[in-house]
Amino acid sequence: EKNPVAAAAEKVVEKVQEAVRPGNEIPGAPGPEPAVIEEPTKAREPLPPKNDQHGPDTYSPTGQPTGAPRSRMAQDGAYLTTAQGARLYDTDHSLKAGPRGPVLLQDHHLREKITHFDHERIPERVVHARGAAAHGVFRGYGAAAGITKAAFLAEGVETPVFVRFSTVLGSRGSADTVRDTRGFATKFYTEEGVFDLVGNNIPVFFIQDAIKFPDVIHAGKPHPDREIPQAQSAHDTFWDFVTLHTEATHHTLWNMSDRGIPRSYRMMEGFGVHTFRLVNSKGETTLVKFHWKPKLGVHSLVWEEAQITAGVDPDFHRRDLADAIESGAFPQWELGVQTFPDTEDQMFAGIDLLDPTKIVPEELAPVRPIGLMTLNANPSNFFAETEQVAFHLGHLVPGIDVTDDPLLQGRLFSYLDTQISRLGGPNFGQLPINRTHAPVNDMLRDGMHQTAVHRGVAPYRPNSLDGGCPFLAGADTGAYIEVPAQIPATGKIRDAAASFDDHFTQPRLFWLSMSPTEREHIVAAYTFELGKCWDQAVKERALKVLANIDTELCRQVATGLGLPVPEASLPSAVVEPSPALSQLGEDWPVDGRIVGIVTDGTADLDGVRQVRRAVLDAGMVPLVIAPAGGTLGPDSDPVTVQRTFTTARSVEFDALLLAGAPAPAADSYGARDAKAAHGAGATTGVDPRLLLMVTEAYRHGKAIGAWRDGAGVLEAAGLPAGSPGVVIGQSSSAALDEVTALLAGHRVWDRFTPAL
Ligand code: HDE
Repeated sequence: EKNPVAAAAEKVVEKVQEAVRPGNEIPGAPGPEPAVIEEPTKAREPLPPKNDQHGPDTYSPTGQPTGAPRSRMAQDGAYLTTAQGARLYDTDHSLKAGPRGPVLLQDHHLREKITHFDHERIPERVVHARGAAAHGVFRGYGAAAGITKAAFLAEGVETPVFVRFSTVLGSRGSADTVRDTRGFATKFYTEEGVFDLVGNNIPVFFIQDAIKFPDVIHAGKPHPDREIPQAQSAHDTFWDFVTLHTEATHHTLWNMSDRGIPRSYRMMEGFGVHTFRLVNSKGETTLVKFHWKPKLGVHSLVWEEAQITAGVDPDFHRRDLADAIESGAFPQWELGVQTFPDTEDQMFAGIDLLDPTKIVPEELAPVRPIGLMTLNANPSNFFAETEQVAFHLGHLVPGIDVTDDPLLQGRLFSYLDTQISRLGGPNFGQLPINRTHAPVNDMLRDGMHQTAVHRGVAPYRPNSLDGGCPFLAGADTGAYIEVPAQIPATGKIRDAAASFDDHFTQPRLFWLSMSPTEREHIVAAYTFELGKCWDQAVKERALKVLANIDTELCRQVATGLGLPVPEASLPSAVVEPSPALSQLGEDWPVDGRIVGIVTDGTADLDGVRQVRRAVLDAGMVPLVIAPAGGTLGPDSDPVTVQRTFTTARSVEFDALLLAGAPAPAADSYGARDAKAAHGAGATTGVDPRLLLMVTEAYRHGKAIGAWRDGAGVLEAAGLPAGSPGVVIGQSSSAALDEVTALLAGHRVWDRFTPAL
């Protein structure tokens, strides 16, 4: 009998021999680069980076790669190596004293592999941890040329961008469709350096001074004892804070409106929130607020839909963005500015431009478009790009400057500070996604994760050893020069301007600008959130806050909570509503909308084929839904089933088309449970899962079309022809035409019967 140690050793020897046997190389694999060893006294360049250490691929506006081709393969070398480049013969077994013996400390490969893995995660962002991002291009219209010298805003200039959308409160793994503000952060890689516009989808903020940020976030995050609830504002600490600190009232109202539950990142507005100062080549200044206007319009989910989606598809927004870009439906936004004269008091129409809890209604200061952004490429590695990207309001280019908004000023400190801990040191600017596209010649040296091998001996100024280099730029050579704005002559003070004390005029303006349906959604949101609070005093205080916004809003929420209606403590402000704030009442492009086509394979398959094609031609996405997977129809001309009754849920679709009335398949998985749970539905002869899909889509205001047998489903679901937004066409194309027209309005608003 063989000694087991000797047998194991023999196996190792065999493996090594196998690996190194001549002719066992992977054909065409590149050999190692011959290393050039230079005199140690000479300054030496490091070896070129590994292929996957190059910067992220860049894309032209049409999505064509402009740099190296993007590899779909994780590996590009012939042999697996250690991080030090030593080739490996086995990565499946640790080095042991015999096949059943203890693992040896000597196994460097094991330790390197596990140690690296142990440190793969970095701290998530303290806020905005959950996000999704995309690459794109920004094209200046030149319309801002008179007010800013920023080169990337000049006519026709194209600038690569990287945009990260996010929720604020939830952890990295939380659901996308929660009720929350969304981040909308854009990095412009301009020729004059990086410009970051770090905005949100809501134009106001909870607080007026950065010193309150830890307070509002501690209140919004899960309770520290049990760490629940995740990614929610529907809990006591949030409502405790925002009702005591009433400058949060305006932002809270926006969160309770449909803006808190966007349909898609592609259908959100973005706002710079603060007022910025632009400066032109003559040194003249203009105050501006930045706006991103989505080409697809601003659209939201309905609350029940958002809640179901959080369970059915927690990655809903992330998937939606990536799928749209992958399919060539590139989302677009126009960048616009509201402009205001740079007066001494920095007020406009009685609104304090330095107060980030205030908007300037578009009716008073129209948003002028100054450029177009198109997102045309998905990141190739989530960690390297979406996770490691680091934005900062202080990343400015000549022509754009900040103002004294105290929230903005505090942010200028916070972002750099947080990134040092999140990205492990001060050199995160060298990470590929953060690298500027402008030449860098700084004197920053060393630090954690330094990847540059700086040469020379004089990283200081003045010097004579480098011939006095580098030189300083001036206004005529593109230096970034701060606008010499006046600082009011007062003493040091911990206080705010008196104009910051008005916390209710603008919430009332927002409320009165909403359509009746939007108001009802707001009432429902407050009733839900406060209904989830436990502390009676918090609920009562919240009602007092609402009373100061609007009596009717307060009355309706109080009724829902079963609490008495308090009196307002302040006189109601007289305000002029701003129709631009409402999301309803217009028609928008339907690009990228998802249309579910329900069929069982027996009903008018030709109609299904035609309508699928027509949906595609209209720039939308058709998904065929049938009782089971596979294909329908003859093998010569099959229709592929993309969703089954078990995998589909109504929330995935913007509209439904019904081609057939599939009967319950009693023996299929899911049908039995559904039948048991929907006893009534089961008697109609239509699969109960389909009935659920149709009634849910109806409840969520979605267009539903049917033709031929499909009409039977509507009848079984109790939705006769003539119900709002329910159409029965003579043919599949007739049904689609009507559904498309309804989709342009986003939802069938007539189904919501507001009491307000
Ligand atoms: Fe942020 N915010 N913030 N914020 N913020 C961060 O920076 C902070 C504020 C916004 O996709 C953090 O790198 C303070 C307003 C976005 O990577 C942190 C204050 C607006 C993102 C931070 C604010 C924003 C952040 C966390 C009050 C809209 C995500 C991780 C003074 C105009 C960016 C990080 C991304 C991220 C601090 C208020 C937008 C901690 C102190 C107002 C979109 O630095």
